[in-house]
Amino acid sequence: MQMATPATAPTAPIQTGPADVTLRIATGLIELAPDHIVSTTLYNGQFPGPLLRFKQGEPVTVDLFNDTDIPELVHWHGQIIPTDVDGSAEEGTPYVPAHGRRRITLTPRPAGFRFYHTHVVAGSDLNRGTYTGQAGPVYIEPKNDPGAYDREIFLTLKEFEPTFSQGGDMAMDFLAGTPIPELQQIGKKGDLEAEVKTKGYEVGYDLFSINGKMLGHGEPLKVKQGERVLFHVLNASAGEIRSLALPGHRFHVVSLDGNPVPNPADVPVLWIGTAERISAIIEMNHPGVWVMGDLADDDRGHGMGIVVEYSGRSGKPQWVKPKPYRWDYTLFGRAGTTAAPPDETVEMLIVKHNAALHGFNEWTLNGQAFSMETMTPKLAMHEGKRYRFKFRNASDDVHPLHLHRHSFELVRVGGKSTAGIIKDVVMLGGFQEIEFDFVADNPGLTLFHCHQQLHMDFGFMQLLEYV
Ligand SMILES: [Cu+2]
Repeated sequence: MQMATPATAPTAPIQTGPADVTLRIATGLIELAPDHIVSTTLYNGQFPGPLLRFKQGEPVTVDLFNDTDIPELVHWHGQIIPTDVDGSAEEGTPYVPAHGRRRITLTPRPAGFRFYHTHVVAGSDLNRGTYTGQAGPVYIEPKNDPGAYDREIFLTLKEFEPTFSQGGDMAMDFLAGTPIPELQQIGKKGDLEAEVKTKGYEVGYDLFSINGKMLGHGEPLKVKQGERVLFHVLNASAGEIRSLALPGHRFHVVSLDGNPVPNPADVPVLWIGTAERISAIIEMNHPGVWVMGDLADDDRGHGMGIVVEYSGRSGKPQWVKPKPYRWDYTLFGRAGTTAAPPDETVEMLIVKHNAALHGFNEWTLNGQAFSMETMTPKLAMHEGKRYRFKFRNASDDVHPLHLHRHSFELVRVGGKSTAGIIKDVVMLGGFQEIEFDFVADNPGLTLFHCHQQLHMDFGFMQLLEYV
């Protein structure tokens, strides 16, 4: 490898003998429902990929086999690990060759709910990248588990059968905060000055699933009255924002992206951006047979839900539409405090250029789209410094912003200050601003991007470089 890889996290020597975990990337079939069998790329022939349970700080060896015709990358989302195993070509991680294998060793950290997924470019090919079934949950066991629940259930939310369409606006009124007129003006000005007046392609889906089954086709979740169930919910979508409600019940949110929140709080609905994770306890105190599902009738009608069945109850699963609920991250933050001051603030203006790239929208950060050819722009960072990123969204889209190999702390969301919420993906609302801080404490190239596959593939990326 030409890439010098500065490894700060303890890297164990590559072991010989059998690996702790084997992931085999191959095309396979998944039965979402008896009449909806989908062919896609999977890990170990299943969707979601196997739940991997690691122990914080204990090295694991993973064999990655690639039985497909294209080089692949397995990204360990949310982990603070070196570039040679992170799973990002932009950072220099070697590919798992087509019909080849690669053995890696990583030391899982931090504790909590993470996941793994492919990190290749899909571009206009809906059979690649996160449009496929390459995603699975990871749970890194903490040293001490508070365990105030009776059992835990992992839910992976995922759409299948993607198609391109033109137009089709995403719901965006679910996030707290109000659009900023100045950003709306910048967006409008860009639209007026653009040569292309049509809107770019968007991706829609035919089939929706939880844990690889359409609503009504998997085993119901069987619960008992009085039980406290900890749900670990992963949005493994390629770009959709998901919601989830269970009629008559509330979610007690304890962790966001696997990190305990300073202020666990009850909410009637979860809103989960692409690649976000939410861990929430539901106290089962409303007996019946219910649909736990997405608020969007069409998506739920095409499978985005799962049946929750109390013991001794039977009948048709009931859905009750919840009242509109605005998702506000700051609810879970430390009230009355502000984050530590940064050493440096970096401002980034996000602009959409409608249909500018062969019909696809192009995305720029401070006027530049990321180039995979030149791997630029690169942003210089100094180890040990605390950086504040201020993003200004001059588009109407919600962007799930993701930082590799580091966690960040939310500082300001929807016009409100907060502290203590540690994440690796956060939704930025249309024409809104967001600020988060992170400490440059894991040297090596670090990728920042929007987790919408369609956005990251068409410019919405940036590399951070330790200098
Ligand atoms: Cu985006």
